[in-house]
Amino acid sequence: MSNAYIDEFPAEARIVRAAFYSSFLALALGGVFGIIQTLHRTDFLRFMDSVDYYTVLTAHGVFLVISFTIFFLVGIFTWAITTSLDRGLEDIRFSWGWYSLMAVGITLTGVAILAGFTDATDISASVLFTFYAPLQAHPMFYLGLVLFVVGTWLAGADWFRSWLAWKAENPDERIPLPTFMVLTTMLMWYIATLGVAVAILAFLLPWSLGWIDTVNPLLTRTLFWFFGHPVVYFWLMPAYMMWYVMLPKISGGKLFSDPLARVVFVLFLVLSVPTGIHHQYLDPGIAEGFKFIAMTNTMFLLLPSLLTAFTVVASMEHGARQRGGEGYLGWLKALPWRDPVFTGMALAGLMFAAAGFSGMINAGMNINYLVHNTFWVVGHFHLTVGTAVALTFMAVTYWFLPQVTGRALWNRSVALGQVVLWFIGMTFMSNAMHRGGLLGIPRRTAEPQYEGFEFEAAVGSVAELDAQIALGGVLLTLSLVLFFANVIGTALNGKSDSLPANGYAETLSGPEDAPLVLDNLKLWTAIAVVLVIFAYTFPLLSIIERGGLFGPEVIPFPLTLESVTTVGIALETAATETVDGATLALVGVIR
Ligand code: HAS
Ligand code: CU
Repeated sequence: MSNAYIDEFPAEARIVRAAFYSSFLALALGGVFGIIQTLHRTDFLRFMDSVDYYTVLTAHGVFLVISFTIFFLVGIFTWAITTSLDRGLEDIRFSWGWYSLMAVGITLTGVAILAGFTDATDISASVLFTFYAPLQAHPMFYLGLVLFVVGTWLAGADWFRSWLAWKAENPDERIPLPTFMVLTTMLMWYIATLGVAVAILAFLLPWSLGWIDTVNPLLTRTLFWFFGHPVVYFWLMPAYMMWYVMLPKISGGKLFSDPLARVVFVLFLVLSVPTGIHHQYLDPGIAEGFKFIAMTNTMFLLLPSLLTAFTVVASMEHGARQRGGEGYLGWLKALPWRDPVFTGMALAGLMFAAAGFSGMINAGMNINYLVHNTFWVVGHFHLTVGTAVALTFMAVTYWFLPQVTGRALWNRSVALGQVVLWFIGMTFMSNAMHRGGLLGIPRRTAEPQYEGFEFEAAVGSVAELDAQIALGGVLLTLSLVLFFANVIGTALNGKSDSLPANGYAETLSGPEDAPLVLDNLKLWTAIAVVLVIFAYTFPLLSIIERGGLFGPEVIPFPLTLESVTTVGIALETAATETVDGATLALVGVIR
């Protein structure tokens, strides 16, 4: 008798499955837009007109970083809560409620974006996934996002409810580690999404509906980044959860330290939000001192990832030694490299080590001047969300699919090839993007050139970088095709009665070694809120004082080919040395 997840929790397995399939649909769409845009930008194959570039870029960004990641993580969080508390969700209709809200929301947002391709309606939302003013979308885009985010809030409420019910029955027990990780992540998410909720509900949506004429772009932008930085940990923390609770076991060993894992998640809760201004180092209108505080907090925020690198690698080493591995580095050979779940996660981790370094460079106020608004940043986030997170999610899918469908995985060798191909493709693509960025190639442009300035002359060979990016993009697309072959092949497989058991890693040092205070969620939430108040009150007040709550007169920005160069400047103002009056007005520092 197998005890796969679907056998223990059939109703919950349906929710997890629905979340996964929604996430894969978004991945497929996002992937298609990805390859169109890579080949366009690198000038290899042009399927679209440059006029549509921002619509493609918005679709690529929103489908991948909002729908793919978040649908997937609500799936694994549901699994983590039910499995670690060993109880079903309290009311499955409520759970279908939040899932439906998320699905309806993202459909509205997606339709608003895709409508931009046709002139049949006047609906469009080519505002990129960083959808701050002066770019303006159709109200449907914002409304969809609101529903989607409210859906995630209710999902969190669902999981908290399970935990409270469990706690009433087990008053003296420590919070199981996976549940602890879900709850801390959600607390962080509640604080973070306040920023985007205010930005949309108070400003962007009324502005788009025509209820108010103007907004203060710097204000909405700051509120966006209040959410826009911590959202990256909303993607990362579920991936980390899998590195902590699954990777050690698959490596053949145990998790090195449960207490250290708790410390990591507490640090993320406390420090993720008061750092958002590190995306605005080049924004005129925010005083240097506030930027310095954000930088300091960001540097502290490296700590949970460095602790993770230590704990997870130590756990892998423990596993490898259990399997007979020896020597300083020789143990690496004893790891289960033929297992796609392991190899995918390990390669995701390796890439994240590199991503951490590019993140540290981004985070330095002075070095940021060199890389901001260049292709470097695009390289950075394809390593982080595009590999550390996406590759982990794809790798664990190979473990989850049999658990939630009751069917054996279609093909393990294809799965192994898929994760390796992703790693190779991303190595080509993001390395070239980082190098291109250092040479000054801008991001967010269909035609990566400034008028009157030829990169070829300055750089030597843009062609070589372009070739690597295009090659990387093609390999990534092939990798996605293999991924979907496995998802579909598995769904079509017959039911299996010999599924691996559900469960996760044991620990070398368990929760009993963790100080009780670590489980005091109220305390950590209170500290997180205080830090946010410290980091944001004065910058926000000064932005409002100088630019007005609803800002100066700003004309909504139409995205046309003619405005392409200006948009680059408008979005990232001071990336150029000359900040002219018009640009300043756009970021709202002129009254
Ligand atoms: Fe970032 C821009 C700073 C992490 C995503 N980031 C972005 C953007 C995105 C993004 C999407 O300070 C662009 C937004 C836009 O469109 O404008 N980022 C950081 C820092 C970190 C960081 C300091 N970013 C992430 C993560 C993301 C993400 C995670 C998504 C999931 N980022 C910035 C800054 C900018 C920025 C500035 C603005 C740039 C600009 O000018 O516009 C840190 O959290 C990184 C810490 C990571 C480490 C690495 C630890 C290593 C580990 C690996 C262990 C190895 C294993 C494998 C397990 C210190 C944990 C072992 C394998 C064996 C075989 C042994
Ligand atoms: Cu950030």
